Amino acid sequence: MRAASAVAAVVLAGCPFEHGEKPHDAVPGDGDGADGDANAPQDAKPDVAIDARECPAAPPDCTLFTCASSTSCYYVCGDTTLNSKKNWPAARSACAAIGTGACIATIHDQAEQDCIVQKAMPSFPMANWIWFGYRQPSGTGEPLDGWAWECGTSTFTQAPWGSGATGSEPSQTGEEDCAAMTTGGGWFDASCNDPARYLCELP
Ligand SMILES: [Ca+2]
Ligand SMILES: [Ca+2]
Repeated sequence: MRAASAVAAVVLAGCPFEHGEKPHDAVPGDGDGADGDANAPQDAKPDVAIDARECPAAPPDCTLFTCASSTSCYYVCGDTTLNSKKNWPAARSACAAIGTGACIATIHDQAEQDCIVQKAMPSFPMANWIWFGYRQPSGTGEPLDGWAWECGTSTFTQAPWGSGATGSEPSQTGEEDCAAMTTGGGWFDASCNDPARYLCELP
């Protein structure tokens, strides 16, 4: 082991400008910035990462997260102890209330889907599944036709969706026109009136 005094000596030897004195600029106007050269770099401070997105703070019953594959801010909301789970229409409204263009989430690709599963951890049963922005208008063929994204545009879907309590999904067990995500990321259709956790996205 090296002695502490030896380490200190090495540090001092490597620091020629003690006591706060500034280095003398040997060549004025050479652009090294030491005496305010006109052609010195204007931004000598460390840059804040230009790809860092400042996301608005999450509402009290939501948790903010981001995904490496997306520039969006995500908010997974709904908590049993706060009694803040919502049915699908109320979830859509709560997402919009976050403001500045937030909406119930649209999934664009598998990377985003995987991130959501990892960060929001949807699970079954109803207490923990997560509503997102995929729904089936009334009057379309059951159970497969007409599914569309509520916000923005995306061609992403799951085929098959996954397996839920009733087996193959979407199942239209009763009247099921809203899509939720469950354990491992499988999608299933459920009654839009069911209260559940929900996912908002600020593009
Ligand atoms: Ca349906
Ligand atoms: Ca179903």
